[in-house]
Amino acid sequence: MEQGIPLKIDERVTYAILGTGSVGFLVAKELAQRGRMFTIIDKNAKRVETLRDQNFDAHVGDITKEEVITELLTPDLEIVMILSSDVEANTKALSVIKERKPDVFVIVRAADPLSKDKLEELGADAVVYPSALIAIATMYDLHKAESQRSANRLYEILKSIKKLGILVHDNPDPDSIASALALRQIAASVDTEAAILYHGEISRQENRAFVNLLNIDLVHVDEVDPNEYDMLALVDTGTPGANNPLTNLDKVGIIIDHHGIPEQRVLYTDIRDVGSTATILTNYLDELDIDIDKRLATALLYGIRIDTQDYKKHVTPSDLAAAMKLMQLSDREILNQIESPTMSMETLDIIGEAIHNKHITGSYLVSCVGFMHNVDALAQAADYVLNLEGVTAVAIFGLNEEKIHISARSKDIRVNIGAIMSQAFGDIGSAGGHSNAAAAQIPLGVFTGVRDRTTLLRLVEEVITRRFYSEIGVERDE
Ligand SMILES: [Mn+2]
Repeated sequence: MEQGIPLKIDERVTYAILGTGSVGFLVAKELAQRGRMFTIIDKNAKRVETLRDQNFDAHVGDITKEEVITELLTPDLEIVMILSSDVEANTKALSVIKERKPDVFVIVRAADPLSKDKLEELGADAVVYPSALIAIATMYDLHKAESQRSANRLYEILKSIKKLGILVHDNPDPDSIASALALRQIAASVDTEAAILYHGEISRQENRAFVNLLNIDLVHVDEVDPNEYDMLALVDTGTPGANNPLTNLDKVGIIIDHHGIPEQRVLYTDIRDVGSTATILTNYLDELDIDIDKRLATALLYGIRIDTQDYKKHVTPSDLAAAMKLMQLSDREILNQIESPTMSMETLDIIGEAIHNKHITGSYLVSCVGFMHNVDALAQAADYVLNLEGVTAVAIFGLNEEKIHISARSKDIRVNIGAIMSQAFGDIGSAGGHSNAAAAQIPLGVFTGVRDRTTLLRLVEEVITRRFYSEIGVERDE
């Protein structure tokens, strides 16, 4: 041993840092702050002395020497961090440790991707190298800067207008409504008045419970004149006519969505690849330092949960970070109440009709539920029949006085149901959606001249079924 400080490792030590320098020193400081017990070995006696002065358990030793490693490998040792800037020394130390005690977890500092590969071959459990870490940190800061800049830009735009109309997608779901509520809150912070506009119906039980329990005021687009707004914002929808009643983007100055790529951009377009629009809005509120009250937090959290199917699908780290923040601010009692609504008789009837009238070809199910009022019950029926054994894609449809409504689902990854729906029905109505869930509405005007309801129903059933099957690529079984 060198320089009088004997290398005698405490038997209870479970962590060790080999080679300090600036990196090892920072790690040691972090570990100490977390109350971990660890030992440090470095060949530089002066450095060891400084470390000991700061109450670290440091020892002088050359980590390339077998006897030093032997002394280090006490039975309790679990994790070794080899952090010297000398990659050759690190490599030597790693191979001795892995030879003597393969189950010790070893983190090694490399110089570049090449030495990383070599260290991994020698059994390193984790390899770090400075350039990769700097790149990650830079991307993190870049992301943060982008997010800050877009929030600020949105803020400036809202400040420049007096009255904003926030349009959610047709038959709005919790994600779109919660996002609209958040955008209205941001508008309010600059004294801009905003109304949440919707088209279609809010008929799904949970969605109605969501709006009622959180006391969210929405206005049907038919009840307002779009000209009374200085600007329209689209949330959770971005393309005119696809799941919204717009025919163009003329009045639209803001699009915030998490689906796909925008076909057209407007003054402010923010489309991110995350699990929900509520996640994006939560980021804005965060960046702009705007208070999130209990109601808004509950709404946003529920929106994220529904769109990510309880954090199981399409979920990104941003969604989880937003959810974690909202969790502390939300109202659990209300969340429970939203989630356990009772099923209405009509929904039950429609599910019954969907099962009774089903046609199955291969694994594709089509069913007409006849005349109905509750459009959202269709979506519930589609969800329900998709669970039937052997069924991988479904289209459930029904009629009201003006339109044919179709709700479709797919759990077959080869069947992009959104694309199928727009190809099958886009030419005679509005259609679109995601790869696993989609909808279409076709005006009954297409069938003018048909007077009695029975004939109309038969005709509609024939046309919809044929178009759907032919687009999905099967001949209908008669
Ligand atoms: Mn959404």
